[in-house]
Amino acid sequence: MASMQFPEGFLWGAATAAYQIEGAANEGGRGQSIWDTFCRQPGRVRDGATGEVACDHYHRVDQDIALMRDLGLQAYRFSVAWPRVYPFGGGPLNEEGLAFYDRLVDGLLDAGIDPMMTLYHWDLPQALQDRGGWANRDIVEHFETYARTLFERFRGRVHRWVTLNEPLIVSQLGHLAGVLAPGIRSHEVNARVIHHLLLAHGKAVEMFRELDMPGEIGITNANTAYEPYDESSEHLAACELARDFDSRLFHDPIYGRGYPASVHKFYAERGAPFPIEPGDLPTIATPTDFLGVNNYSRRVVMADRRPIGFRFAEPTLPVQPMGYEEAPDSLGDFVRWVSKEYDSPPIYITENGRGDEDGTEAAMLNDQKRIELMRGFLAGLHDAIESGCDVRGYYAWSLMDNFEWAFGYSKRFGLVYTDYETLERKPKASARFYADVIRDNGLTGAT
Ligand code: BGP
Repeated sequence: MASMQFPEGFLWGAATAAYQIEGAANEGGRGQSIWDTFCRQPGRVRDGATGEVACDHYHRVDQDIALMRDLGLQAYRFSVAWPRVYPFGGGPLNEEGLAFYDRLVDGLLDAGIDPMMTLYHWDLPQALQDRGGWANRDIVEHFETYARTLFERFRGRVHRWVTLNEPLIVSQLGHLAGVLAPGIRSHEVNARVIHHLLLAHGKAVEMFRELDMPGEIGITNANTAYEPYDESSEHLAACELARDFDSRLFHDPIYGRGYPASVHKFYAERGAPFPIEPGDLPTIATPTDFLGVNNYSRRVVMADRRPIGFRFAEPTLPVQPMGYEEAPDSLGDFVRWVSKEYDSPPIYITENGRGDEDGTEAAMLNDQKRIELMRGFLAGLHDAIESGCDVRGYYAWSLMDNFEWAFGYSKRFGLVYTDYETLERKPKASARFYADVIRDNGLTGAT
């Protein structure tokens, strides 16, 4: 393989999320989140795991920043725990919670690492869930208050902001399949959740402009690269339908196209129309500065009469412990598709990586499969950039092994190994590989 240089100024980072790493769930004035509740419900999370301690990042923040510096990271994407800042969702502000993020952001800036702040990565204050959560339109106002607090506090220190992480997963897995918090299964609730997530995003972007905030704001969506089973018209149409229900659902409204007609019809037919009020769609379409792309794999799509009109073909590539295919081309393919579909928005890859099934420490540290897959992902991304896609940075998921939601601690996504007994961090082979990528601004010398 020839050397693959990324554009000058390309930003190399890693990503985490508050509930997955912070721990200190009952400290510093933090309120309860829907994940604390979900973890306490028997059978919800593998092995009854919780994020109560997680990686104990809350107490080890300085050490973790030093670790990032040692890896040569240029950027770090993290999320703020809403219940640390507003323990009851609305109501009194918890200064101690904000002070934790001051320490994190200032530490990153001192280390020359660019902070990217995600406002919402799934840990909704339980007090808001008790009032209907994302299904209740009042949440939008609470989110605005929360966003304003963070904008004003971190103005000029944080330059890259993400409103929401993967609203698709919040809705689909949290409110339809019910396998993530808050564990609801309802089309009616889900339609409301989808709309209020998008509206909260739009209101935050509007506010960012009103406050004349320096820096950039965008949203991070979850994406699968869809491929038709073959080029026949029925499978091609099924593939488009899959894209409607996944990617287009959270991209079309943001890029001013409203909801995909097929999805709109699906919910309306189930007596659960999107609760759109006058002015909502223009708010949702307030222009953003970048698109955050998360991608882990692909799916091959086939036509199917029931119930939506498509289904997924059996995997033909090796299957990862997470259950999806080892598909190195998926990242570049998705970036090409989304760039074409939405007129080449500036993109940051806000997550991409691989999860290992937990095993011996020695096996986890020698993570050759992760390296191999990352190499493939990055080669595909490089091709997409060469073909004109405007990709500005890449944040590997994840900086360190952490609480993988309903999988508990059974899956390890880190570049750095977390010993959950001692909480010691140990860089894996992939961390060294990635440090070289950063140093060389690309892939060099590999065969
Ligand atoms: C994303 C989440 C991350 C992380 C990651 C793991 O959906 O934003 O928080 O958990 O997934 O990968 P997977 O998509 O396999 O769950």
